[in-house]
Amino acid sequence: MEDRYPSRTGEGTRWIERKDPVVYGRPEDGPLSAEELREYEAKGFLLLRDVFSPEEVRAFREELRRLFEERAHDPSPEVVREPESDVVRSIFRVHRTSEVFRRLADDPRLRDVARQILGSDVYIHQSRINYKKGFHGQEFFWHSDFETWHVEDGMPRMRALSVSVALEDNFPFNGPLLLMPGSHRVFVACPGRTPERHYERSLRRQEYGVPDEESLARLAERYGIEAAVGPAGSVLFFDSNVMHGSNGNITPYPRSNVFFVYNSVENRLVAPFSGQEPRPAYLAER
Ligand code: 6CS
Ligand code: FE
Repeated sequence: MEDRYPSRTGEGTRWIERKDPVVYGRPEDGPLSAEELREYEAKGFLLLRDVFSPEEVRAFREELRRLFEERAHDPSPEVVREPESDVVRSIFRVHRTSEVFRRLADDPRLRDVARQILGSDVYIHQSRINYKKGFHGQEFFWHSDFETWHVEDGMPRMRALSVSVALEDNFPFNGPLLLMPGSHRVFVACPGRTPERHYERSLRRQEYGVPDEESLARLAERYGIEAAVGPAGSVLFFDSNVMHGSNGNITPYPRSNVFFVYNSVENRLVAPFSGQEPRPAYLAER
């Protein structure tokens, strides 16, 4: 298949204009209003408050804690640790291993929005819980998720989105997600070539698939940076290609959230554009 977004081909940084729509559906398809769709289209993300009640959030948080305790010493690759310690950072594939999160992935408050934005039926490409523990949680450097999913998983087009459900209050100071509004319109081809089995390291600390500092400075200059702050129960929908990252958490307040990536059924994965073996199903369901 033709590679519309070549990256990590050894040719260095290149800016490629987005060749795919951002919003595929219409306001009539609901649940988002025309105004909400416009905001998502312009910024590449949309934050909705009070989507889940305090009781629901409490139940999700309990499930997250339970999973983190249960799997603290689990050697499975689905359990990813902090770059410099054994503290658990992420657990992948929770929509398959937890009944609570399986149901959440199916909740119309998330799935119907994904359907509307992507203009088709959707399926879960990836899920995970992140627990950015107070004092211990480290940063995620700037990246576009699509860059990785395209190169390492063979996702052909930009027709996927992430949903992040906040299970704790996200303050400006406990490492909330930082996004560059509007950056989803440009694809930044990254330098270098992907090492074999890159994902074994990249989920702890990503070194390939990150733009060079000059591009990041230019992007920040052009688009600015916004922090996704809001109380527990808020939901952030964000485009697969928006530039984002987050700082470490030196406060006592954890920042935990659940992520689901919905992909359009019309955007099924093909062979990875790196030419390498596809990543395992816990990172990219086929
Ligand atoms: O490699 C991945 O698929 C992922 N990595 C990051 C840093 N964000 C999104 C996704 O979970
Ligand atoms: Fe990401």
